[in-house]
Amino acid sequence: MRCHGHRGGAGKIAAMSFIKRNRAELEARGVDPSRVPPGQYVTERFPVLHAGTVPTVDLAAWRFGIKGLVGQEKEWTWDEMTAMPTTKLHTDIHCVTKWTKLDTNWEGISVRYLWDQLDVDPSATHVLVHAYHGFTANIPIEDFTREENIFAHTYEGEPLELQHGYPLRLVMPHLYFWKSVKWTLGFNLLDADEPGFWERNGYHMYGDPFKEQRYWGS
Ligand SMILES: Nc1nc2c(c(=O)[nH]1)N[C@H]1C(S)=C(S)[C@@H](COP(=O)(O)O)O[C@H]1N2
Ligand SMILES: [Mo]
Repeated sequence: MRCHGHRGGAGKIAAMSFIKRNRAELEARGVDPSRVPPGQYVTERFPVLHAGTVPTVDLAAWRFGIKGLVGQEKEWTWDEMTAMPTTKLHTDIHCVTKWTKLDTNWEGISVRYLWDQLDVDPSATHVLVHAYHGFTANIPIEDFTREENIFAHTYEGEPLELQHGYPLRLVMPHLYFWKSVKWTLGFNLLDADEPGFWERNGYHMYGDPFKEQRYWGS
């Protein structure tokens, strides 16, 4: 990964920006560079990013709740949640702090599967996904209900690690990863957009990585 080399074309490569060098390395490995959004670099690591502390989770007391503009509010226990059918998701993820991780593998409950059990009021336009410590993220319904999105309990065949959102996190790969709420406890259906935690702190209301919608005003 590090290019301090002076062999072959390495001098030329070293003169490129870090991002360009990262792209050149990907192309050399046969990875389509168009998978990587502008301004992002690819890492093999799995960085951990969140505000505040990792919560203490008690699965016996854990509930996943759906509130707001639904005919009937729902609440599922951990046993009920994990009895639901699961879906796999193979995807690239893009963090607003500029790292991209390719080819991650997740498994969990499809957002669509949950959605189909709800009697959603036609006035609903957005969801606010919430988590331990009052963390939230706002998402338009048509983005939230995309077919690939899951509430994941498994990463690379193993239960989620605590710092990556155990026991359950959203994985919604088409927007920046801050929308993929860790330690999720459910969502509220709203008839208007309302900023979540990072959105109140300067992040873009929508967050499309391919349009570089990182912060306010971008
Ligand atoms: N509950 C919660 N979820 C969160 C965050 C957070 O602060 N709290 N940060 C987000 C951000 S900014 C990113 S990039 C991803 C990071 O996920 P990871 O730590 O598993 O890489 O989690 C997102 N989900
Ligand atoms: Mo992030």
